[in-house]
Amino acid sequence: MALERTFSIIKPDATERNLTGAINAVIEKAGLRIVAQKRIRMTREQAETFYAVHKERPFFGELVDFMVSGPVVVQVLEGEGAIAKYREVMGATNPANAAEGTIRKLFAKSVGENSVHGSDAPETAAVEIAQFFAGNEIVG
Ligand code: RTP
Ligand code: MG
Repeated sequence: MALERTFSIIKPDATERNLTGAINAVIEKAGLRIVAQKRIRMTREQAETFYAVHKERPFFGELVDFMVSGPVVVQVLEGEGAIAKYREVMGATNPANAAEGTIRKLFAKSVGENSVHGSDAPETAAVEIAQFFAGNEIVG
């Protein structure tokens, strides 16, 4: 399996509860390396662009409001099969369906306030990383 990079967000419900370190510990224990990281306040425009794929969905407005409601930590994670591996480590979108030991099972509050984002494919990972990081901010 190839060395891959994926894009991660620690969402406002998690930063609000001071869970950045606890989530990073789960990420690192799973063998993923945090090769870029910064804490930002997302603008509404950034959040709308980031989740544009969901713009026709009924929860879109609520999702954008949530993503700009507090600080987030954006990250690039690197590892063997990092994209699929991080989706596994995150757990199901709805924490009620998430497996034991996953980030969402451990920390998520609800299907909306679910603590983390992770890219779902190589194409989206590349686009998402480029939205938030310059090449020289990623140190593998
Ligand atoms: P993400 O994109 O954030 O990594 O999450 P995901 O792939 O597991 O889920 P996705 O279907 O892409 O949904 C994106 C985010 O929208 C919010 N959501 N709310 N209220 C709802 O029914 C609902 N459904 C989705 C969640 O924050 C989800 O992570
Ligand atoms: Mg998604």
